[in-house]
Amino acid sequence: MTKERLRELLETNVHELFAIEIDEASPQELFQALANVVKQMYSEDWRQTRKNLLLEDQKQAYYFSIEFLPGKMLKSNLLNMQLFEQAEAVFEELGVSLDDVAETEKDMALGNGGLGRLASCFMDSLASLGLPGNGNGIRYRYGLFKQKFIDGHQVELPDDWLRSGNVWEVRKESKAVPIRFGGQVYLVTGEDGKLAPVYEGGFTWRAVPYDTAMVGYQNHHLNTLRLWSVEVPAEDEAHYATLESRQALENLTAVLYPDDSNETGKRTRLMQEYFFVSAGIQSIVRYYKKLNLPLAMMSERVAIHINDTHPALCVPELMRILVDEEGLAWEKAWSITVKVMSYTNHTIMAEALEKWPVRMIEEVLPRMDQIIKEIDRRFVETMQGVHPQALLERTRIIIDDQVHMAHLAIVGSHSVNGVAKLHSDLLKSVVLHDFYLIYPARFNNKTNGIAQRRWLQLANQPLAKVLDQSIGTSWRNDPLDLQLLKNYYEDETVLQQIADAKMSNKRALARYIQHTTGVTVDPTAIFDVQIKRLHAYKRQLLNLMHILKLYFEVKDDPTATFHPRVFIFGAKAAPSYHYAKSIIKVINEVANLINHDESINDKIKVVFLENYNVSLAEKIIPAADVSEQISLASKEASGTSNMKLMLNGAVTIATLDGANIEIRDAIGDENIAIFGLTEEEVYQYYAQRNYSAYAYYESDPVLQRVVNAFIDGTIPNIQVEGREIFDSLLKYNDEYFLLRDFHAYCDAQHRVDIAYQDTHRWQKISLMNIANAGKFSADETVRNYAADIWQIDPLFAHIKEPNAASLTESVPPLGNS
Ligand code: 26V
Repeated sequence: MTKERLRELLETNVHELFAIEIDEASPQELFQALANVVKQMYSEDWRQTRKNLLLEDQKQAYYFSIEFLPGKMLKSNLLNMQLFEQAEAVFEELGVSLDDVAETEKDMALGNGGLGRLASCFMDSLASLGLPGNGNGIRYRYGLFKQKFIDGHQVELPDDWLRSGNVWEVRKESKAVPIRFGGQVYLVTGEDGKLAPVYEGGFTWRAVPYDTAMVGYQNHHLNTLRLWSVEVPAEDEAHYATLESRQALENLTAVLYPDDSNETGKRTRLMQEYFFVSAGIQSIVRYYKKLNLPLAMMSERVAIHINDTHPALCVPELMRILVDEEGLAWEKAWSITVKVMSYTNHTIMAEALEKWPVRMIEEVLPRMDQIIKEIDRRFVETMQGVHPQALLERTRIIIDDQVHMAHLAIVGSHSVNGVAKLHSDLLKSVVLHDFYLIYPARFNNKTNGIAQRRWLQLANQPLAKVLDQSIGTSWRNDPLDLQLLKNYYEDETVLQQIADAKMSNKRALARYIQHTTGVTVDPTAIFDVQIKRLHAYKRQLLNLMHILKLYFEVKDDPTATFHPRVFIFGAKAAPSYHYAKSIIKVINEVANLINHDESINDKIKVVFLENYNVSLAEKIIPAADVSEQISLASKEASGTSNMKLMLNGAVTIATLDGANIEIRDAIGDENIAIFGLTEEEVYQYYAQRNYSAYAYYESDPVLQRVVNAFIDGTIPNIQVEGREIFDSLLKYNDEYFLLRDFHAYCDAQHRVDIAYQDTHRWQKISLMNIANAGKFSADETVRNYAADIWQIDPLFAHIKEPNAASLTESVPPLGNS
């Protein structure tokens, strides 16, 4: 595709869509037009991929996730279709930048954080590896709330992302399926002597799929992300004549629950879970039946992945379809189900483990209720005598009238994995230890990874160019080739070029900060970044306590010698998470205090950027010098911003938690600042119950001054918030050991400061971080899922020669201009 041809296509689209000339088009209109061109160009490949999949009859994976967080898609699609440079050139002719055009796309923010973003990174890798793997989820009418700060407080606004349409999606009316809720179910013996369910009452809504192409990286392979939206069943329009009844229905897929915690007890959430699970499974079974294979062979063609417990109803729903609709015997259906299903756990926080009252499932999903009870009964029956009764009482699915969704997912899957080595080990030894005793072979680890294309090639073009010029372009296909950068460890020119790329990214972020917050920051200061959801266990408060310590240092001695620092935060708090919101308020007030204190002489700046999301992450990460990964050891399952920041040359300050440990192992102790309690030490405190936050406070004047600052008027304009924080630390004995880790943290910060002041040393550390980040590519992670769990191969992998593309009817007209 030449630049000229792309321009022609763009013009045609501008004419057709808006009836204006191309040079009259706004960036928003140019986005619409270009996205249309892109869509037209991949539609042939998309169709062909589906056709080949059916023809080749290969096994496919279906990733069920209640969240997907792709962010913007234009640039990623352009890159993957080899249109990026041409698009840049066309816009240059038109006097706009591709960035300005791309910026007008609304983020697709159908997720809360790590879990949803991981799902999207996996979608990108599945397609880029040519693997047959599709996503299945919910098309929320409103994405994750938009965050504003008013007087330092978080305020939530709706994210009306579909208002001006979504160019990427295709509504598939003909693939709609019915979803049944409520009523009663009786089992009656049919003529064939088998028990069959008879439904009474209840209601049936319609699930309509919207498909989005997941474009592979320069390989003509496109998978599908299928998101379901609720609609009134066509034959039932009359029943939904009133506004109220229509509203009740539309509510089902209206909002993403904004808590990255569990939503136990919320009926609509339970209905959402069943809605996308049932719709997805129905559509998979329908597809499978087209293959004309016996149901017993299903696991040779279908792998279903349960991403955290929200889609755990996949287990009883597939059982329902196999037993009730396809007439299979329970045992046969069960054997198929377990072979098809696999499950990933994403958190060890006990509060986050999902449970539903049996009463609610009975009422909302009566057939699921019966099937879950039968799965539970058979589990106990089969294991009786094999394992101690007490163990079975702890592992059974229904305990104290609650359905434990993790138990359901584990019992119904052949594979259970955690998302980093430490996390997977803790699942085996602590959190899911009882299940490990029963099913040791099911447990495995799959360390998370990130989409290196989005987080380096697209987000950090200055660095990407330096890499191309030094190590060549092979890293773009194979991130492990970033290792080649180690050859330049002593190369002053390359080290300087990397530093220059960082500086230009910092300048761009400084402009953004100025523009959005009015705060002026100096790009020669250290940009110290903590970006992630606001949770007590992630310890944003520890970061703030160190900031206060530095503030007092400069106040006491204006000649303090540390290098100037800009502390940058990005974080949303769940609207109902009162404590997290208090921390936001206090950070904002500390920012106000320090940024306006002239005696600080710009040595410290604190910036809390509003509305942290994928697009903002793409601006912050390339500009970061320091990456804050300071969760209490054992609490962060993996983390993925740690990987993104490392890939962009930031130096990590970290506890030995989640994937930080593997990052340390990859880059060596000398290239990361590790501090704090280890997981063993944390568990020791739990066992001995001998932690006293007060003892630390009492014996340490520095700590006292910092902690007192929350209540002694040092920080203006906080009232209850400061007291809450103070009490959490002292009255409630500091659940996440901030006081215990405070000095170790300050010490690590000091080491970072010293390292930064030695420019050459810093540049080398930064280089080593980039060079060793290839290991954390989602391509690698997905390859492992494909080989060990899903047993899927790339499309055409079984055919070595000739080139797979030549087997398709016509070579798709993409990419090769
Ligand atoms: C929920 C809750 C709710 C109660 C309070 C504590 C807490 C902690 C975490 C969660 C989130 C559960 C699901 C989740 O988003 N997990 C994240 O998954 C990422 C991808 O695997 C992983 O990198 C993060 O470490 C993990 O927190």
